[in-house]
This record gives sequence, structure tokens and C-alpha cells, in this order.
Amino acid sequence: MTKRGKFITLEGIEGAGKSSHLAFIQGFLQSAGKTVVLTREPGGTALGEKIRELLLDHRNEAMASDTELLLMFAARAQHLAQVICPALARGDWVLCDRFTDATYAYQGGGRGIAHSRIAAMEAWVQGELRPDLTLLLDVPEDIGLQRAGQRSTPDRFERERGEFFKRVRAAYLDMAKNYAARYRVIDAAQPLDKVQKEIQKILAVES
Ligand code: Z5A
Repeated sequence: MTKRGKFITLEGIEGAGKSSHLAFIQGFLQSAGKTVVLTREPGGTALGEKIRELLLDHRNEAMASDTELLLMFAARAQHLAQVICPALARGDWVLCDRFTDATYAYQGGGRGIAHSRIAAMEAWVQGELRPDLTLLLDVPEDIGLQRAGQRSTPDRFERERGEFFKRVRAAYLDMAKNYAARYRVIDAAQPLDKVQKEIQKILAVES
């Protein structure tokens, strides 16, 4: 029987630097002999990418928090069925730019939706599946927002204020404490090369 692949997620607030490190992580795992499926949320499938457009479009400012939550899980259900579960079953490693911890952080911490409501959807959509390893790029919100402020057209999330990202960050740090076995917290306020070195050390142990 094929051994199930590992499921790795990358998380962090706006401006933490996820995009800056994804290719490096993928390359590192590939050089360790893994077949890596690189994907992202919301998105990762043709249908999920359409849902992503709805979620990020700044013109959809009237979107209710529950609509946002349901769309995140709708995209996730498709992503799991079409990409993540088949890849893990083949023995591939899945590297996912954000997953359900982002829902706890943004819709839970940021928007104030009850943890129990998100947990019910998580159980429905994912069953027992959880990431094996979560890399949290942690940065104070003022630094993150300063970095991200250089983007030309901010999306619906990027238009949120510092207080929102402060709650998002606090929710991530709470999860890192509660799920310490799978979480690795990386100080992403450091220069890029130092962040990369920390990531490399963690992956060397995991792969
Ligand atoms: N979302 C949600 O609400 N609920 C969910 O369940 C899920 C998602 C799954 C889109 O996600 C939005 O969806 C997201 C949360 C929500 N919105 N927000 N915020 P996304 O992951 O696609 O979007 P993002 O957060 O904007 O990710 P990103 O593009 O990967 O951005 P980033 O982490 O800020 O990374 P970056 O582009 O690499 O870095 C930003 C800038 O900082 C860039 O100029 C870098 O050169 C610079 N940078 C990065 N690291 C450093 C260091 N160490 N030193 C100096 N400068 C740096």
C-alpha cells in the first residue's frame, strides 16, 4: 500500500512573506526526493479560483461574515476532493498556501465567528484530515501591513485595519500553543535570508 504523503501548510498574516518562501520550500522538498503538489487557498481548483475572485474582490464589500465563511469551506471542499486528498493518497506531499487555520484566524479571530461554528464545518468538510506540519510566519501587524502597503490595488482583506490583523495574529499564536505538535512558529520580522534558514532547519528534520 502507498504511504500517505505529508500535508504541510504555510500560514501568516498579511505581509508575513508566504509568497516569498513558497518556491524555496517546494525546491527544498523536491531536492529531498519528494513529489510536491503546490497549491493554495482559497483556490487550488478551477472552481475554487472562481470562489477566490468573489472573496477577494473589493467591490464585494457587502459580503456578510457567514457568506465569507461558507465560501471558504465551499472552495475547500472542492480542493480536498479534486486535489489534496488524491495527491496525499498517491503518496505526494502537499504544500498548501493557507488552509483551515486561516479560517480560524481570519473568520474566527478577525470577524468574530464562533470557534464552534468553524469547528463544525471543519469536521463536515475534512473529516479527520488535518495538516501534519504548519509553518507560521509570525510578524507583528505593523510590520506586516507596512510591507503589504506597497501593493497597488488592495483586495477585500488587505483593506482591513491594524486592529483586524492584530486579532488574526493573536488567533494564530493561540493555535500554535494549542497544537504545538504540528506548529512551528518562525520569526518573520527577521531579514528574508534568516527566515529562510529557519525554514530550512525545520524542513531538514521533517523530510
Ligand atoms: N483567507 C481567509 O480569510 N480565510 C481562509 O480560510 C483562507 C484565506 C484560506 C488571500 O490569501 C486572503 O484570503 C488572505 C486571507 C484570506 N488575505 N489577507 N490578508 P493569500 O494568502 O493569497 O494573500 P496574502 O496574505 O496577501 O498572501 P501573500 O501574497 O503570500 O502575501 P505575504 O505573506 O504578504 O507575502 P509576500 O508577498 O511574500 O510579502 C509581502 C512583501 O513583504 C513583499 O514585498 C516581500 O518582498 C516583503 N517581505 C517578505 N518577507 C520579508 C522579510 N523577511 N523582510 C523584508 N521584506 C519582506
